Amino acid sequence: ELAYPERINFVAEILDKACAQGFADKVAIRTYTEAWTYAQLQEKVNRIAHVLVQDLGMVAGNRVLLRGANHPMMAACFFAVIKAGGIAVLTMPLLRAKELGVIVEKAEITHALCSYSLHEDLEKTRQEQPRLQHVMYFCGGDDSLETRMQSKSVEFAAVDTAAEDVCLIGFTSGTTGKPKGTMHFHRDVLAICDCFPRSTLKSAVNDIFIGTPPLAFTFGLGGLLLFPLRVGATAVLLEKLTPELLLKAIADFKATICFTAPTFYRQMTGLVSQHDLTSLRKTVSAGEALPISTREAWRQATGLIMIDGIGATEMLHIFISAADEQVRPGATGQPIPGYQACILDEDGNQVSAGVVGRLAVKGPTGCRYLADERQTKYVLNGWNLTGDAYQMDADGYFWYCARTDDMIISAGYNIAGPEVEEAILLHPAVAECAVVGIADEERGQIVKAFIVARPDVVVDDMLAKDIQDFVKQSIAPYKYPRAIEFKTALPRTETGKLQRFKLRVAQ
Ligand code: 3SK
Repeated sequence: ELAYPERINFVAEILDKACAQGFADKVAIRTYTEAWTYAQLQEKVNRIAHVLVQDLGMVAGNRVLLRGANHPMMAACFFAVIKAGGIAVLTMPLLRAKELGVIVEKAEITHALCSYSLHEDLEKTRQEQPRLQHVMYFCGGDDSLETRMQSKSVEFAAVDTAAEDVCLIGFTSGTTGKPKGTMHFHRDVLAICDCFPRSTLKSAVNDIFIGTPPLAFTFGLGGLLLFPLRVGATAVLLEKLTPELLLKAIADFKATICFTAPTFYRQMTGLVSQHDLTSLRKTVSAGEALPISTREAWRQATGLIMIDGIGATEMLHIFISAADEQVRPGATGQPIPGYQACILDEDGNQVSAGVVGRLAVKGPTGCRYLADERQTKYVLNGWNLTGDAYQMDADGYFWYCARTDDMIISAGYNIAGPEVEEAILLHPAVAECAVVGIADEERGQIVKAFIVARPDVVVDDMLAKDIQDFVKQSIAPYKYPRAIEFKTALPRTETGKLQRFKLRVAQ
């Protein structure tokens, strides 16, 4: 049972407490060129908080857009905004001016701290959005945040906030095309740090966390920043990682815990033998369903049993998972301690074990959409409805079937797109694939696969036919992809999630 005081500022609870409790001289955040101790991080956070209040006129409750790649200054800005009583709105680095404008308007953002490398789009947004009045750049530019920070005091007392004050607005990544703002309290941030990392990851002070998800994606924010700092461990923050560079960085930093998405693990498996990964203890996969073939290839390449997890921006982090001997390959896992999950039918009634329905979850974090009429559709009697079709087995393990909008109904058969993808991915010529339903006069819908072939593979009708036959041999033949289109890349969000809706609308 998690219990937090009624008044709490999570930055004081995590960062100031770590400094007071003996971690001041320990390295909190590392890159290839920098190593900030907890005390240095705290000092920078305090100075930035003063800039926000004194130079940018920020007051408690103001919403502050944060924009930059995974970098210690992004982390410091995030903590500073919240320590000063503001609400942080982290945005994906690749968002363009128009997309930023939607967020600025929706979240009523008045302030921004932004990496100078991303200034062009922000300046365009600013011209369109007069409410965004106070902007300062870090890591470059004139009159930068770093220059302003120099003259500021290293002391800053955290603003006294309620545990149930909003401190963070996360925007969903847009797999369905319409990002939604989700609001989270100070206590929610503490709860995610005290659930998954303790029960499933079992992270500790000597851990070194590394990975790819952007801090603007709550998977990355938790896994690469909050979880390490909550236990006095070290966070490695790196930009522009490729599978090769991540493997190199794991060896260079002797990382013990890695967070990334299934596609990245899949791409890393073939390269593992060229790197020393002996430091690695735990690898966490989330953001998308983990195909069994990827789990198995990773185990064979590294000897590590992947920790799969399902999370959601609405819930802030992972709520179903399993580790070590609890893992059942193919199942995501069980609700992590603190959370409950069940499967609901179309009318909102719980269904029995083995029946596919909509996944619902309840726990210390939960869905609070920012000014969105969809709130009542997604939260029913305290249960948060995710957009995932799952089934629960008799032992309480949850098995992913599809995103609810990825179920294909063809000639009366219910076909889960990801199951077909998994079968296709086992074909040796296939690097990546996405399966969607497309309209068909005779069958209502048919299964169509978009496939990226491995390099040096000849892409032709023979290969398509070979893949179709291959799939028919491993899953029920009615599920095989009746249409196949080869592509050089698949549309993905910045967090690596497939945007199947883009493939659907292109038909
Ligand atoms: O969206 C997700 O899949 C996710 C996974 C883990 C943690 C957080 C999130 C948002």
